[in-house]
Amino acid sequence: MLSLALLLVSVFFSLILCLNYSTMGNCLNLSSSETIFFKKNSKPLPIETLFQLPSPIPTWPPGDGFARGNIDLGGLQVSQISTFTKVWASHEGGPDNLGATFYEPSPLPEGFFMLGGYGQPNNRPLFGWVLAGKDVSGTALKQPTDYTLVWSSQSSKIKQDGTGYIWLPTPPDGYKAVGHVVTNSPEKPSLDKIRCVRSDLTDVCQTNTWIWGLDKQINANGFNVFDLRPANRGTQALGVTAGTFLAQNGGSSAAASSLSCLKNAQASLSSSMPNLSQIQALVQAYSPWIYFHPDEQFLPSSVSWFFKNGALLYKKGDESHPVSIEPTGSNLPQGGSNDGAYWLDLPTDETTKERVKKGDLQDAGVYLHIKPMLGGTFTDIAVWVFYPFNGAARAKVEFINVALGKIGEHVGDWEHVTLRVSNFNGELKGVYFSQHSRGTWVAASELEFQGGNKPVAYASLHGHAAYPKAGDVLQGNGGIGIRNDTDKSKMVMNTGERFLVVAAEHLGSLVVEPPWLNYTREWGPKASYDIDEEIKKVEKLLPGMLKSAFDKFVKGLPNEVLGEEGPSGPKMKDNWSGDERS
Ligand SMILES: *[C@@H]1O[C@H](CO)[C@@H](O)[C@H](O)[C@H]1NC(C)=O
Ligand SMILES: *[C@@H]1O[C@H](CO)[C@@H](O)[C@H](O)[C@H]1NC(C)=O
Ligand SMILES: *[C@@H]1O[C@H](CO)[C@@H](O)[C@H](O)[C@H]1NC(C)=O
Ligand SMILES: *[C@@H]1O[C@H](CO)[C@@H](O)[C@H](O)[C@H]1NC(C)=O
Ligand SMILES: *[C@@H]1O[C@H](CO)[C@@H](O)[C@H](O)[C@H]1NC(C)=O
Ligand SMILES: CC(=O)N[C@H]1CO[C@H](CO)[C@@H](O)[C@@H]1O
Repeated sequence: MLSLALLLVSVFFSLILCLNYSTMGNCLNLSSSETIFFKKNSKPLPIETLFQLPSPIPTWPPGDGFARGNIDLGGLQVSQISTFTKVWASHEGGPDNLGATFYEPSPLPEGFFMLGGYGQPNNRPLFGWVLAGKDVSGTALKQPTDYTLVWSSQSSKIKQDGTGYIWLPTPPDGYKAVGHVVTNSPEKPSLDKIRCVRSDLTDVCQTNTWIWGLDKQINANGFNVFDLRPANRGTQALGVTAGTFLAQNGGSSAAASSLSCLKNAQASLSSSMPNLSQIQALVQAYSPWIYFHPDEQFLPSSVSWFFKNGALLYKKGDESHPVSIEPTGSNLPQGGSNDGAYWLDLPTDETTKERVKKGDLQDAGVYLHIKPMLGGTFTDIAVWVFYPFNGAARAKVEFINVALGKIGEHVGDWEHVTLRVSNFNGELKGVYFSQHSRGTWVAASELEFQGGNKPVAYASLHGHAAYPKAGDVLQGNGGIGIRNDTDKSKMVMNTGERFLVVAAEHLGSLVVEPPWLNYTREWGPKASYDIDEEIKKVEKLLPGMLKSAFDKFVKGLPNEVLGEEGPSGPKMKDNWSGDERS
């Protein structure tokens, strides 16, 4: 309690706000944050740099339709253009209040037409693409009949380069507009500037991330620009992202339907997917490094190591006769729903149990699921990692770190990151970091790379949630949250060294799913501790005024953190056949 009092005092007398007085690592250093702010104004905008992957994209082994430059969506050939001519830029508003820049794709390959312009916030290096289209059926594309002005910057007092005008093409009957035209003069663009797409080659779109607005935050009643993605996404969904943006003036619902996404109307979504030799090459090029925290005690293992080292299968009603599991999981029940009839658990012998909980990094590998995404224009490579044990959660209450007793502990923890690769050229465009029931997409331009084009991922201490950066992340608000600490250590997994493709539905019988993948019940038992008891233990250590806030916070944690439910396998999680949740 003495050190606690010391902490309270230090907060009142120092400008350096510390979460843990003995390590300066958790301090908010006000003088250094001012320095960062000062430097920002003199630096060129991030978007003035063109991002490229650290190493050239390798030459892919021969295959069928993968990395051919163009994809035929069924009478409409599309090409992914990432070279641009700048049209107009704002210098304020939008993400980080740094403005946004708008471009036209240029140059276009012979016979291709613009379907819409590209826009990006200025707060990151230029890294994007839009699709351009070539009519190979004679009726796939048509010129618009007119344009309407959606918005112009003429009357805005924002810092900008010239004046910007954003136009919506008026499509002819039976056609849809896929993107906007941006100009820097008030005259309507020429009708030859852009093409509209035949309706049956389009799909319903929704807004995705915020590109720009007049304010620092999204103002729902103001003017905003978003990028677009198909409303229905998944391994079977046909919608294709065109890479275009939507400009919305005021309210949202009506305008959202003014632009469409594209649709892959071909018989098969797999024609532009990589074959097995190309998948191997993609893994060699982009396999992530996964770093574990220096204090991590619960490392990954292979699934067969877990089984061979004493994991047990329990059956409801027959709890006293658990059985050991074959290395491939061949004696696990297959299919069915997660009905609680079976579960896995650690070996019963205490010494073996403690050893198995720690995993075996040397033996651990990753399990890959290869899936077509966005109408077969991308390959998602989900990289799954198995941990025999997930350690207790740790929370921060105001400036105090607290271990949450047994809360959060569970047996059998499945985590993943997902690589998203363009099927036009095999370039890595982004990585999804799964943080339990949600996660975030990070553009390749924002990733940390190590050894060529291999992205770095950090597994948080005990909870193993995946993050793109080292540091402490706090989930929660009002000063109370779950800590997800990440850092580099000697414990690192080079996932390209030991991987197994466990599922690639588009390759049919070439990839045989291991029996453990088809085990749909839980990989660990339900929590065996009393949450109220654990909360009481922690509250004894907290000052009175924080007790009730802490109680409320813990009770609001998702089931997965509270450990009330056993954890499920990759096929049962969000999202095996769908898009990642973001
Ligand atoms: C705070 O930042 C200043 C300026 O960057 C630096 O000189 C100082 O060492 C920092 N203090 C701590 C405790 O990190
Ligand atoms: C991939 O496709 C190419 C060209 O069709 C073929 O030569 C190669 O054997 C294929 N690789 C695999 C593993 O199927
Ligand atoms: C998974 O198990 C179910 C139920 O036994 C079965 O119908 C299905 O074919 C299995 N899938 C695979 C990939 O083995
Ligand atoms: C503060 O940091 C030190 C050194 O890392 C550590 O030993 C101590 O447990 C930490 N205190 C709290 C309350 O987390
Ligand atoms: C998972 O993907 C499927 C198919 O796209 C979708 O229907 C479902 O809503 C998704 N689930 C979550 C939680 O995002
Ligand atoms: C912001 C974030 O990802 N927070 C995660 C921290 O860890 C808990 C439990 O491990 C997750 O539930 C949160 O999503």
